[in-house]
Parts: sequence; structure tokens; C-alpha cells
Amino acid sequence: MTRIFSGVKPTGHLTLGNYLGAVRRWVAVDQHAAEALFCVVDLHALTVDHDPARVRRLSRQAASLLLAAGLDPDVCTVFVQSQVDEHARLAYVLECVATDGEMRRMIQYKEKSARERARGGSVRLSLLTYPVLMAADILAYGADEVPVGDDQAQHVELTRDLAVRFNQRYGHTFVVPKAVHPQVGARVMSLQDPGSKMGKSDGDAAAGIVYLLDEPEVVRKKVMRAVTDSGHEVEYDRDAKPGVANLLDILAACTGREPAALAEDYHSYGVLKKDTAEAVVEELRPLRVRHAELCADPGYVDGVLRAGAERARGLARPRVDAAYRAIGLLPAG
Ligand code: AQP
Repeated sequence: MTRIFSGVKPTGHLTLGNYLGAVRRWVAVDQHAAEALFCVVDLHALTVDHDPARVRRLSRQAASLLLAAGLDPDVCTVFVQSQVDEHARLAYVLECVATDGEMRRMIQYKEKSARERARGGSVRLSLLTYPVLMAADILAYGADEVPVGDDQAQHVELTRDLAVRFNQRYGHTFVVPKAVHPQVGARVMSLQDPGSKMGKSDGDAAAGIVYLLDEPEVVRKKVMRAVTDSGHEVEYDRDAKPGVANLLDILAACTGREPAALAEDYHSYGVLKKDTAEAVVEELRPLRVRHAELCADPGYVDGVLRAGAERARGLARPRVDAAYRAIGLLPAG
């Protein structure tokens, strides 16, 4: 049976980008089609300046949102990365296979390290190496498929390279996974800056980000204030009209229609925004309701995470042990 692994970072509140680009497909397709593991990758949240209490809070919230969105712990495994030691154990071994040059070519490293330096901060070493940890997240489970938004394509490519290199040097140990992207919603852009991804850690740009737990009125306000392009024609043209194209992509993802076909129905930006806002509010409504119920029952969420970590450990341990043996480490006991 196909095995799937994917995750979210608790670096901020989950966004519409996370939902349309990843979580919605995990719920609707992946958890039923395969043996699927979904992880709150909290170790990745430590790669930039962070507040420990906030990371803990956001980890629990992310897990609750995944369950509220419809991940069913009876059919898939939901867990927190730091509760399964195999991720960090394997990451070190993979660091001995990856190269410094490879790490420095990662687009996210270039962008985020430049951002940190511009703020006058220092760049954590883990920001450079975290794609290796991400490779460990995936390879530890022998995942065949990694359903992610477009922004993660380069990291999955690196994961494939590391798996192939390890297998060639030390004997076949890892499944070589492939990235799977949704057809619509693979890259939701900021409503205020349609040239940039709607990313949850960009707190300075909250006006352009729809958070899954935003009140409906807030969602409407953000969408109605979305930056659009010059002219009045509603056309689906990502280069010439990125703001309008982003709204059409979002509306398409919420309605199941094609963005170019939707464009033909609209003759003003105002009506397009209004319909997009309502579609987003409706899309998120059930998730918000279920999330409120789960918040009233934190013991349930903790129980799901405990069971998930135990199961994940059982799946990862044999492959990580095999990697340790293959690379030349003396088995314990
Ligand atoms: N804007 C987006 N459009 C489509 N998919 C997206 N994803 C994230 N943003 C978009 C997908 O959601 C999954 C989880 O993402 P993540 O938690 O790894 O990263 P993030 O939400 O992008 O968080 P940050 O901290 O703001 O990330 P950086 O700054 O690292 O990009 C992934 O499948 C992702 O593709």
C-alpha cells in the first residue's frame, strides 16, 4: 500500500494557503487512499527566533486544526515530530550524506536567511540544515508520496537525492519518494502582495493572510481589501494580473471550478471579491465549528497525539536502525 507523509510547521497560525495547498487534500484523498502519516513538525519551528511557549501552543493548535479539518485518527496517524526520536536520529546520519553546497542552494534558506540578516538577527545553523531534517521526516517512514504545496518541491527533490545517494553508497535502505501537488490551490499568494506566498510566519503581513481561525468578518475584510491590478477586466492571467488571478485561484479551489472559466462570469473586481470572501467563509465554517468542539476537549487531542507518536515510532524505528547499521554504526546491545 502506498505510504504518505506530510506535515505543517507550528511557526504561526495555519492559513488558507496551508488548507487549500495541503490539508484539504490530506483529508479528502490521502488519508483514505494510502497509509498516511501527518505530522506537526515542531522541530522545524525552532530554526528561526521563537518563543517556546508560543511554539507549544501553536503545536497543539495545529494538531487540533488538522483533526478539525477532518483527519481521522482511526484511518491515519497524526502526531508531533519531537515526540518521535527517530526524526532527529536519522537527520544526523543524512547530514553525513548531504553537502554544504546543496544546503546553501535551497531557495527557502536564501530567502529566510536574508530576511533574518536584514532584521539584524543571526542565522541559526538549523535554518541551513532543516531540509535534511525534512528528508529524515519523510525517509524514516518509507513514504512513497509527499503531498505538499509548490513551495516545498525543492525540499522533496533534495530528499530524493539523499535517498538515492544513501542507497547507492550504503545499500538499499530508503524508498525514493515523490512530491504530489494539488491541481488548484498549490500556491495561494498573499492578498496584499500577490507576488509572495501566503505564509503563516510572516506576521508583518497579516492583512494579506487569511488564517483558518479568523472570524468570518475578518475574512471578508481581508478579501475585500485584497490588492487587485490596474484596469477593470476580470481575466485569469497570473503574469499580467497576479492579484485577480490569486482571487480566481482561491475561488476555484473553494468551488471546484476552473479559474479561467470563472473569470468569464465576472465583470467587476468588487463582485469577484465578494463571492470569493463568501466562498472562503463557507469553506472554513465547518472547520471552525469542529475546532471549537475540540478545544473544549483537550484530553482527546492529547490522546490522539500520544497514540499517533507510538504508532509512528513503531513504523520509523526499523528503517532508522537499518540506516545506522548500513552507514557503519555499531548496533546497540
Ligand atoms: N501559500 C500556500 N499555498 C499553497 N500551499 C501552501 N503551503 C504553505 N503555504 C502555502 C503548504 O502547506 C503545507 C504546510 O506548510 P508549512 O507549515 O511547512 O509551511 P508554511 O505554512 O509556508 O509556513 P511558514 O513558516 O510561513 O513557512 P515558510 O516561511 O517556511 O514558507 C506544506 O505542504 C506547504 O507546501
